[in-house]
Amino acid sequence: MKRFDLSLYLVLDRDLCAGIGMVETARAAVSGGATIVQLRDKQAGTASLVDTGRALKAALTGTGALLIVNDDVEAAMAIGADGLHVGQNDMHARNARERIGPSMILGLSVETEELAAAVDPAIIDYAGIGPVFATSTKPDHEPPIGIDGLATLVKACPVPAVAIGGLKANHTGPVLAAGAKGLAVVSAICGMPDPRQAAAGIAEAIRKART
Ligand code: TZP
Ligand code: MG
Repeated sequence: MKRFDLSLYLVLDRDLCAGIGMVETARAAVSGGATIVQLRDKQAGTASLVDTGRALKAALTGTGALLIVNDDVEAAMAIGADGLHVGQNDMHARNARERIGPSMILGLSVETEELAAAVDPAIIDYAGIGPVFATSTKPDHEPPIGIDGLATLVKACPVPAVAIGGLKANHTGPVLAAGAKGLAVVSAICGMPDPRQAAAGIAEAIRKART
């Protein structure tokens, strides 16, 4: 049985992390309570992703946090990552699963109710549902679904979901009430003056919302 905790899922952004870098941002966020770190760098080639990913893996060793690589199956495997995340326009999920084998975690981005209902739980371990709100972090994002849309898509989706898109600590209650297992964030942590504290604030909001 694969075990993973979607509570506070940090998606890294090279530009937003430019100050201290992606590895130090991830280290700080995990010490503040991030449970998963996704290496997402659409500009980077495989070799560069592997370099960063290996450094991330070393930084996360012993913390309990998992490392997921976005979109590059070759990099994910070379790094020895815990998982791979693909979007609807990336490699097909079935193909990705064949490449990574049965034990690695596989996540899929889902933007509509139809796509949520089409998720195959034999292939996909979790869904990233969104964008909940409009965000400048991903300029080409699909139309925002809002909290009501999130609840609809979570209900339609046969695997655990993490919400993404414009999420900050104050959205924690509504996001969890909509049925998502956690929050995926970029700008709420990356580039913040104190990423550890930023993560801790969201982690604390999650604890409160669950009690
Ligand atoms: N996918 C959908 S929205 C998004 C991604 C990668 C970006 C979310 O960034 P932020 O800064 O948390 O709004
Ligand atoms: Mg988000």
